[in-house]
Amino acid sequence: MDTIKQLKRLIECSHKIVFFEGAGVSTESGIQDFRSQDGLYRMQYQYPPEQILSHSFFMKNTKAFYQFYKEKMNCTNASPNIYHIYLKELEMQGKLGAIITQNIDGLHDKVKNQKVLELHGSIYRNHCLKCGKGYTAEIVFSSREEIPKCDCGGIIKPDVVLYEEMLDEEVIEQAIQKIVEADLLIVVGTSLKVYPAKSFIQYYRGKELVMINLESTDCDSLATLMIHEKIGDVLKQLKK
Ligand code: CNA
Repeated sequence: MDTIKQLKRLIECSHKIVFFEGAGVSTESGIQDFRSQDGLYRMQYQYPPEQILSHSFFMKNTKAFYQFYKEKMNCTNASPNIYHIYLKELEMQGKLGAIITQNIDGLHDKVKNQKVLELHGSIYRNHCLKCGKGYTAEIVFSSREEIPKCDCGGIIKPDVVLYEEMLDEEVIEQAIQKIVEADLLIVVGTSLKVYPAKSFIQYYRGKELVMINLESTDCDSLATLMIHEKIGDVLKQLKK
């Protein structure tokens, strides 16, 4: 049986499917990932992107952080693609356990997916470090200030989890619980290089583990079904 037929059969037989996803599911919406050939990490900046996107860099070099963030991380104009829409269809069929995402682009919200757990936060939430007041992404990205500031004068920080920062405990617990309960885990569009997200896979108790990723990863051997293709192409074939 070919891989697409196998995937179709697995999805048909499952009722609590959990998708564990990374930046690769949004590249077909025009958002660059980190580690692909044309990903953000291959580009030349004054500082490496890993450093810019760290907590200490944000605190010490807020202006340079925002220069990069506004130029490279603004995906407010991006639209959901076939993947985000397909997951909404699965949700409506009652087959979706959860979407556990490392993405910060909010694309699932744009198709009103309800079961999303955002491990790394979202560009759509921002708050003042001094008084806690919330701000929209539009305000942050359109700010003419080099560093977006609150009415109270405090610095606004995006609610995205930067390197050196802790993930939200509650979200972690919910994500692990959903993986424990899943009858099918589909890992898609992630290089699985980032901890602790990567370690979540070990909580899965199901028999079949599907991985869909353009390039191979260090964890390919964990998959019982491995597909090295673009997620958009996989779903087009699946829906035929
Ligand atoms: P990554 O390390 O950049 O890996 C992405 C993976 O996706 C790569 O292995 C690619 O081969 C694969 N890939 C790219 N396009 C496709 C496609 N069309 N179909 C299938 N596979 C594809 O990104 P990870 O998510 O693993 O790393 C975690 C980081 C990236 C998190 O901290 C995110 O916040 C961060 N990030 C998020 C976004 C976003 O929100 N869209 C964008 C860029 C980075």
